[in-house]
Amino acid sequence: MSYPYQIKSVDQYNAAYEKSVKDPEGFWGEVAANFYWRKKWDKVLEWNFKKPTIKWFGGGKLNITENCIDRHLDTLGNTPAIIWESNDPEEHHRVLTYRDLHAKVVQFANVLKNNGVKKGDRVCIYMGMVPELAIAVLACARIGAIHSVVFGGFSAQSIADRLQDAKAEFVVTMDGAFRGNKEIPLKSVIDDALVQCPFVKRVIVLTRTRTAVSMIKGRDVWWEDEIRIVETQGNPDCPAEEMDAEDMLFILYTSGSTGKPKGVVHTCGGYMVYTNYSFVNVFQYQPGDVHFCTADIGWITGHSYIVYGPLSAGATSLMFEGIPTWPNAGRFWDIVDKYKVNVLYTAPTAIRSLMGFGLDPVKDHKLDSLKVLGTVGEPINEEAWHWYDEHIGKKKCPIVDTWWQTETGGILISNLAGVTPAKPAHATLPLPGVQPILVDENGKEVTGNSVSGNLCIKFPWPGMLRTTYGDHERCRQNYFATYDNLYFTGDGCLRDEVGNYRITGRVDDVLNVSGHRIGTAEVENAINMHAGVVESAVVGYPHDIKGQGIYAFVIYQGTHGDDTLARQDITKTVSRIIGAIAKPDKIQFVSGLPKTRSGKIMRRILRKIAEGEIDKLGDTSTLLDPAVVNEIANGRL
Ligand code: 6R9
Repeated sequence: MSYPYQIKSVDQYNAAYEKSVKDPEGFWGEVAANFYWRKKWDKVLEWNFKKPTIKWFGGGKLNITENCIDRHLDTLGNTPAIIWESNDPEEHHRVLTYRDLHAKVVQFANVLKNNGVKKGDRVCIYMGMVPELAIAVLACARIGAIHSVVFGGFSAQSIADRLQDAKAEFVVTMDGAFRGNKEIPLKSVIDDALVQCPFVKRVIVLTRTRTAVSMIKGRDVWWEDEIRIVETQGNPDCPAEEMDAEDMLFILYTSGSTGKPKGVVHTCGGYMVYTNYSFVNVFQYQPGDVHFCTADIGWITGHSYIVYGPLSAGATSLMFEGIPTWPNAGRFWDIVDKYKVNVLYTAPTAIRSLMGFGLDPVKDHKLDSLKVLGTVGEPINEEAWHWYDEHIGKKKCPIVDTWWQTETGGILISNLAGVTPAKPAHATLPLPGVQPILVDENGKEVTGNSVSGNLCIKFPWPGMLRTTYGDHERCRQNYFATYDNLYFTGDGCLRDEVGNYRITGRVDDVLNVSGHRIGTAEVENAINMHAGVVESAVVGYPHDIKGQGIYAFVIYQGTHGDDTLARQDITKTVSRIIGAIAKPDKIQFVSGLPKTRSGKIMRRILRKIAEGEIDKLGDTSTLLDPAVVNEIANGRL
């Protein structure tokens, strides 16, 4: 494959950027011409940010799996598409060539069809990091079913909410997943979720941990049995469904500042073009490179840079089932040496946690295959950046600090590895085709350099979200109503003296805990469900490893003197309602919360207390009961 749209110098970057602004349709039309379309598009772009309506490559027909698999078969048939490293380093790894992947995806696509899945149906996938997860995702795309992958750390209640919102009648899961020294009982969590979801018709269960699970007659079937049925049917093919460029490809739920998580919708054509374009440019992909993205496919990073981006480029994507610290903190480095990984793409939280183990786990490793390092998910602090640069990249590997979101589909702001300059802790410059703008509170553009503001994007790019599933108004409200004619990211941002962007974190009530997005309102709702809780308020505070920790202020009735137990009860409730990732790090019992006269909780004050900046509480005179602030500050944990 060749990538004529790969930018190889600063001059080319500048020229591409200029073209993308002056003639966006020409620019993206040229990129999109490098894919396999059953029918070419009629119009590159139609858009309106007020409604919003965004249509890329309208009238174009394609199937993303023909671009991720079929078109590589002649040239890359024997090239590894997916290399899989098991949780247990002793268990043999697996390699799926593009030909193998084709066979497996086609087979499972036929399984889905045999089980009644049709184009447009929603399929919820709740699995651990095994190749079958990628296969299930691609099999859905093959037949035009809409996948909704739910991260294996979410609770039964979270799954039920997502199944109901998406009205998904099909689930693909496994008996259990291995993660470090733990076994996660996925099927049993699904069983709990399905008590609330009688509309689910079929659950396909892959065997992995071989733990006992309940299988309900007429509803639950084994993955392996279904494959055998397909084999006896003797039909080795499953032609790809022809999709409109704007047909839905998938839904992925993510947290916002209010209410329940929303289902971000991505569509076939634009998402394909954008994930591929950003993959090839940011990581400067070269044929033969082994790309190791350490994210879970349950998050957008895994969707875009384990599955769709690398595979559409014909790359070898490494999938890892386990965690960076098991059986020891050298696991990533073992994997890098074992498979001669060229690109390592991970999160600041992982880097910080590995830093904590010192250099011993790193020192017996060569790490000389590495060419490019990447980071994503949260702002990276300079200390972690330099450690990554020095001890992993040996000062020879450019680090790409990639800023983007579930909603953006792919990387929007990042240096291009070895092409445009890196700057520690700065995402640096927008990719050509991306037009960031900073605005002040009133939506007025902040121009010039050495400034800060709220980060918005003023022009569409192919990978952007199209709607939130089942509730278009919510999409408008959330992203397009804050500032007129702009997509609002929810992030605060600085622009340095030469125009580099540095994303400083969320300006809304969304926390970023270990790179995972969690809404404060969601956590409060979960805490409030606990019987003893009267009211609660949740804020973030700086945490050495997680980036942000969760600090909960709780008014509680009757701890009966045992605060520790009451805290454990609350934590358990949050795990049950959302999942372990949302457990508060600190729970402080208080007798009241700082409220304005109109009854609004003043989070600004709680945030300062949680951050330990008690002398910077600001004006508290508008509070209903200013005395409560002192009490809370004195009781700080
Ligand atoms: C891809 C992903 C999105 C939020 C985003 C921002 C934060 C992501 C970042 C970063 C600073 C980076 N974020 N990358 N902040 N520098 N390189 O993480 O998507 O889970 O939706 O989170 O993550 O706050 O708004 P998602």
